[in-house]
Amino acid sequence: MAWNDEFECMPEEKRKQFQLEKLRETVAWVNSMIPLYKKKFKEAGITPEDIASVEDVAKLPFTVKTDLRDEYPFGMCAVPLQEVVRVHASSGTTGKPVTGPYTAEDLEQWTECMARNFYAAGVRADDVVQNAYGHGLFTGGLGFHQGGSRIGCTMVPTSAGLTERQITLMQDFKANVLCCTPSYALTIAERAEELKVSIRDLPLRVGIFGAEPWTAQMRDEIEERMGIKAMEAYGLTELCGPGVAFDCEAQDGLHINEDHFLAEIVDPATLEPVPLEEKGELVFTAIQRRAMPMIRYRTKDITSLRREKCACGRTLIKMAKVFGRTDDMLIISGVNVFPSQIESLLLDIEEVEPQYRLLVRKKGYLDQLIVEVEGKKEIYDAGEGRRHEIEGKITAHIKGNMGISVEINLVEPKSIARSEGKALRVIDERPKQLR
Ligand code: DLL
Repeated sequence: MAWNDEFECMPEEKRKQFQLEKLRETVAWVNSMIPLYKKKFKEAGITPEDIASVEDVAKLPFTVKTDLRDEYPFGMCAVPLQEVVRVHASSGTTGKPVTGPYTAEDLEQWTECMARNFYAAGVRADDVVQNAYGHGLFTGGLGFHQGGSRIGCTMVPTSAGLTERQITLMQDFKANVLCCTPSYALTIAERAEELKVSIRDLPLRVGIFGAEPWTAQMRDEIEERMGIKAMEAYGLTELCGPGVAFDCEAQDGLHINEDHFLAEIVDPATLEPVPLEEKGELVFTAIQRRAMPMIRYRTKDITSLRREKCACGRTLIKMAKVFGRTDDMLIISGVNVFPSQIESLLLDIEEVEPQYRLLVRKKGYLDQLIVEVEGKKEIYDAGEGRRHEIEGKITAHIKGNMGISVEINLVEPKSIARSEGKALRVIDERPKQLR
């Protein structure tokens, strides 16, 4: 049924016992090996012996990205470097990158988590997998490579970029599975259309997409354009990379590998726990890692958790599709706005392409949101009158649903830069001190 029935379908009570044992081990381990945690535990007045239940995780202090940056590169590493067999890193658009060291055992566990992801997406040993995630310091390429290899698939490590070659190889090698970011999947779909290659008629059956926010509407769009099932992967460098949570055939929330990662949702303002099914910031404790275990890491990702009997038989808790990141939230005329809300409304409009950018500017004291979206070719070419009509339609749709006024700019098809990895969708032009 699952890749690892024992752990993926384990009864909740039994899993809790397992989690408690691993949590206690981890807390004792980081307390003895990492000075920052020792200091934080001391300040919070907590000792490893205070952890008597899984819920006691809430007594532990949080870890944030700046902790990792301050400890760059290996201050958060709990083993001597001789035991580290791999280091990944996140690109870190601002400041220093975050490093992710792994012991051989950590790599093994990561591979297991990724094999679960592939298997749940319906991928099996006889599949040919085109892996178009960037291979290198980014965790996507190698993480997917390991998971697919574990299942026994034929892995094709194309890495990201050289889109025409991706399409040729996809045809020549008869790939059944494509792994990349959702925005790159769209780029590939579009280039194939330009080259008059029908991806729908190729053997491609499944995509495993992740590493950036994307709405359910975007998923439907990719499924339709490529004629595939678009499945999902979620994860972050700080915890291993992809393999933290994954889609099953129900495509209705991502199962979290709870035997490895304890999930909580907190209110990002008060840091108080938020009940199941309510939105807040996702916090993880990695309870099986050796080189870089994480205690209550604040991901900045906004989502909710849900416990339910899933049709797939897995008992692993589910997280909803990521709604956005706390640091991507915009405040427009006093309303909190996440780019995903705009994306889903834009995709309701049939006259536009799923290619957009959000520009944030200051107009006097107010923040102004300008949405640039590509019109479909026939709409754009039909002239200014038609373009204004569609701009008006989108403005009204957004106002009607979110109550905010945004400026819509219908731009020429193919004028917005295409993504090969994580798409850059929000361009904040406000002076840094006014954001
Ligand atoms: O993006 C790991 C990954 C690679 C995940 C390949 C999935 C597939 P980072 O570069 O450290 O790691 O970025 C982590 O990306 O905190 C989220 O904000 C975002 N993210 C990752 N997966 C998803 C997803 C990799 N499925 C950050 N949906 C995370 C929405 C995602 N956001």
